[in-house]
Formats: sequence, C-alpha cells, structure tokens
Amino acid sequence: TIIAHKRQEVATRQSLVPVKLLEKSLYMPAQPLSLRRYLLRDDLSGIIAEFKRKSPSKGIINAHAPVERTTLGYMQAGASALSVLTDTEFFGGKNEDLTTARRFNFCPILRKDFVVDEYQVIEAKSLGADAVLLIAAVLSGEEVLRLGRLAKSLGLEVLLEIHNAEELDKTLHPDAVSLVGVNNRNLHDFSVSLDTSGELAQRIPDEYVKVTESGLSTAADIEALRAVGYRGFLMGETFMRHSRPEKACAALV
Ligand code: IGP
Repeated sequence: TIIAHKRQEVATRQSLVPVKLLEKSLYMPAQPLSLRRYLLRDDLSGIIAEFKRKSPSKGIINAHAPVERTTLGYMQAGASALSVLTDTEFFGGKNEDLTTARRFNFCPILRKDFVVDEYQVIEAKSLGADAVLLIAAVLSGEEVLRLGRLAKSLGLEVLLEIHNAEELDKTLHPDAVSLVGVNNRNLHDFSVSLDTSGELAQRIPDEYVKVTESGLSTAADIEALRAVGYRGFLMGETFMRHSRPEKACAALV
C-alpha cells in the first residue's frame, strides 16, 4: 500500500516540479557530511536520532514536538546523525521537516522515505540530505544499483535496509551502498526482535558500516549490538514518545 501510494505521489510531484527544475536547486555544500564517517567517530554516540510523528504500527507518536528544537536538541545531546521522515501519508512527515532540520543542524541527515524513483534521490539532495535510505524489501538488486549510483554521483551516501540474508545477497553492491541497516521490525506483522540484528551482523562484510534499526530503547541494547559490530543505532520512538524527545535522547547518551 505504501509503495503504490508513493509511486502516485512521485508522479504528482514530478508534474509540479519537473526534474530539470529540481536539478537547479541541488544543495551542494563544499564539504558534504559523511554519515559513515560520523558513525565511526569515537567521540560521538553512534545514535541516529529520528524525527517521526506517527507510524503505521504505532499510530500518533508525537504530534506536537517542533522539528527545530527537537533536531537541534538531538545534535546537542550527542547524537551522531539525524533521520527525518519525509513521508506524509503514513508517517506524518514532510519535505519541509528536512529543510528545517538542515537549517538548524550541522550533522549528517538521513532522508527517511520510501525511495522508488530517481526523482526522490535528486529531491533528497535538493532538500539538503546527506544520505538516503534504500529498502531492499521493495527494490530489486538492479534498482538498488541504479538509485545508489545516482545517489553517489550527487555526493549522497546510501544506507541499504535489510531484514534477512536473502535481501542482503540480492541487493548489496559496493558501487551503490556504503552502509547496511538491519531493521529489527518485521514489515509484515510489525513485531520487533533485536535478535535480527544479532543474527545478521556476521553476514555483512566489514567494509560497510553496520547500522541497527528499530526497537532500541536502552543503553544496554546499544552496547550489546555494538559488541557484535554495529556502529550506528537508529532510534525513533524511544525519543519521540516523550513530549521533549531531545531530553530523552540526552538522558540516554
Ligand atoms: C526507528 P523505532 O522503533 O526506534 O521508532 O524505529 C526506525 O528504525 C524506523 O522508523 C524505520 C523506518 C524504516 C521508518 C526503519 N526503517 C523505513 C520508515 C521507513
């Protein structure tokens, strides 16, 4: 459902702002921020703090926290990077959340959305993102390669999200991907198990920075997964369900 909706949305957007016009507004900092490098820094926490208002699995998580204060607060709390949901229909985000986060922050920002088309990669760059998510469950190996190479040519890094070894084998390509994220949430029944990350850690070659996504809530969760090779810890709900998400982040860091 999400992907079908996304394809329509992209078609509409494309008719409003043709790709030629979008390309004229690319955000090209002299020194793009590398999510990889920030996650490998040992003076930072490795946490990728997410701004997420709602989700299909949890409904409304936080309708009121402002994106400015929350994302700047995340960074000041010691998060290594930010993840900003830009999907409106299912996650209550918008592109402007990312441009706002960009204005208030100087750490890497991941555009979190369902990328199915080149247009969205170019859009991510124009919004000021440093990295994009590509989800193996909804893309072929060839699509990951095509979208990933485009991202790279624009100076964006790719975080490839997987749920199992088959998805990894089908889509992992060094020309396209620089980080691999294991999503602990089962997309079909929404159940969460950190064992998913535990089991897949060894399967991911060491040249990729390993990220564990979803269902993390304590420092102990982070330390257990750091011990098996993870360098990035993507956390949303644990922070966002507080009225001041940035304070929950500070308390954990
Ligand atoms: C964050 P959590 O359980 O900490 O809120 O999860 C993040 O991993 C999750 O939002 C996510 C996601 C996604 C959202 C992971 N992959 C793909 C939308 C699309």
